[in-house]
Amino acid sequence: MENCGCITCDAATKELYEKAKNEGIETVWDRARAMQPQCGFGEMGLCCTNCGMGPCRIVKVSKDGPQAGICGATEDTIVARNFARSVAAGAAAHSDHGRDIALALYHVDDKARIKDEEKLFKLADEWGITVEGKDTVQVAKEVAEKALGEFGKVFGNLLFLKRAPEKRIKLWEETGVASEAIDKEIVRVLHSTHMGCDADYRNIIRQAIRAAMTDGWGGSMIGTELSDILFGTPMPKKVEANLGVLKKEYVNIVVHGHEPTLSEAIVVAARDPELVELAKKQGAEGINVAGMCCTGNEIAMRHGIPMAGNFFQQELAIMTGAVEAMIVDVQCIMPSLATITKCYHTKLITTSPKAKIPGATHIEFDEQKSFEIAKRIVKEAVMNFKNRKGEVHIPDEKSEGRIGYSLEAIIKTLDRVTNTHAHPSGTVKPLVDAIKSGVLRGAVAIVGCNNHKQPHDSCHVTLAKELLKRDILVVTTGCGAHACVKAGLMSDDARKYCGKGLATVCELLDIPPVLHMGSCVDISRILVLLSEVAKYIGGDISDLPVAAAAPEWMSEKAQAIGLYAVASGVYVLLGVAPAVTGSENVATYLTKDIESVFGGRFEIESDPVKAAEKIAAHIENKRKRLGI
Ligand code: SF4
Ligand code: WCC
Ligand code: FE2
Repeated sequence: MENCGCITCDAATKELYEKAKNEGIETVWDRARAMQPQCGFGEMGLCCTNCGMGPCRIVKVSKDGPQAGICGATEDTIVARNFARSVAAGAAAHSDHGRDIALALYHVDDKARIKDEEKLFKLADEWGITVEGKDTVQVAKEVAEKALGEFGKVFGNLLFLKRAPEKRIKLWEETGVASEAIDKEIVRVLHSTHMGCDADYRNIIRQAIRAAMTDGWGGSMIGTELSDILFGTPMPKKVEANLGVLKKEYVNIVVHGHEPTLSEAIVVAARDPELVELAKKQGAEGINVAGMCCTGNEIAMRHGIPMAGNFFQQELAIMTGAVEAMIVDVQCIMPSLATITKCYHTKLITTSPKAKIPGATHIEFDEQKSFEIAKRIVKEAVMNFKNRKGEVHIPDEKSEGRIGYSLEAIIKTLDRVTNTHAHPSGTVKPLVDAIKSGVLRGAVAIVGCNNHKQPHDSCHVTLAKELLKRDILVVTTGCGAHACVKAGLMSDDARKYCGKGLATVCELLDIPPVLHMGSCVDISRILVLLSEVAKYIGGDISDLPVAAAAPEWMSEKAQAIGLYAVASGVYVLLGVAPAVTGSENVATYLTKDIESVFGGRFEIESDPVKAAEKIAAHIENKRKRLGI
């Protein structure tokens, strides 16, 4: 890709970044610049602070410097330990999110609060919970209890591992990565990477994989499934995206973070006639809720709530001067928001006991009093409307797309074709047929964050376009999904970027070429889809002409995702190198040798055009091996 030197390919972001510069307000890009050069030891994963004798760092540039830590830990040990701890932290974040959703389901006392009863009973059946003679609330309680058991049960493997193809389950058992209870695996990483414990980098990575698996096949999957049960399984719908969704005359509330329990309640509260009336009394035309990051994905997928933007747009949203409140819960919330809100009237409201920010107003969310608290929060926003200072500056930029492609929605979409050919409905057959015939070459998941090491959104979008023209279907989640919808890739018009085969598939199925599958925890939907396709062809996930890419990743959660995807047999391309380059052994293991064990591996490539070439080559290779 030609590097134009821009910080972003998103027009709204460019506009507000200029505004920030003119007003002397510091953003993520300014702080990244001030941070240069970044610490080489940290960048390579060669700094250890795991005990009080440290910090220790290994000098790679000359043999005169230390070649081992004070305890004798080698570069392999130190790099592997740091990587494993990041993975464990990522898995912890996603899993704890899953736990909160399970607790929310556990406390449901009214059937009306369960939006997908069919899914609830299906899961009860999958988990061997008898439903005869029990009412919905009782079944929900038992399903929630079973889910909560996944975190701390004393014996047995993760229940959702059984969703994988048989060959994969066997491989996990043989290689010692079939995870047990979620909390146990995460604690084990912390224990085995403690000073003076595991020093064998391969074994450290094996334990990291066990922890990563508790994310994708554990906490994340629990989060997705139970959120669908509670709030409804997403179905296709239209949505508007980018900062242009904020409305000058309205009370604007931006919900940012991750857990749908909070955002769902805010969406309901913002429609409360009493509060809408109050907003009008304050001189506003009404209340406008928009979502950011994964919270944005969750409420957009289920309710069509506009998507305000992704990770690198959170500071900019406040700079519009039009946001009455930014309501946050957990993960990916920049502490800088507290500083920036001081220059505007925006109220930053934290809601989770796990994530308080000095300078913010804290109104603790409690699932059992959700509506009451949500109303209180919305009222804070409404009453703040009159405090707007100076000019409001909302960029015009917004685009429209179709989102809401849960696994159920995809199967339903495919049924349109199956039914016309008198085939059994409810299967992935049409998808497999399209891939087998070569009309579709394969599919790629583009996921993950924004990172100043890459131009904002530009890598997501360029990579997606490069894949579409090669007849490769793209599915996406997280901040990658925001990037794609903003760039118009979820509209029918995006068919113009597709090769002939993909364009025909999109037309036939009436789908956009880039499918929004949800938030980061919803990557679990992709795991189930891959498993279904692999089972259908009687093979394994590693046989499929598919790949994953995180071209702008930054979070520890992304490292956990990458590792469980690799262990599930997927080729994972990272646009930013993780901090493992300090050990040739660890880097080679993760990017090469691990493939012979799990059939998946990491690839590092920062250029999205070259990344697409590498992914396409991988896909063609898999096709050849399948004989298609
Ligand atoms: Fe140094 Fe070893 Fe302690 Fe790490 S564990 S800080 S390498 S002495
Ligand atoms: Ni998921 Fe990455 Fe966005 Fe946060 S919201 S920034 S982890 S992709
Ligand atoms: Fe996320």
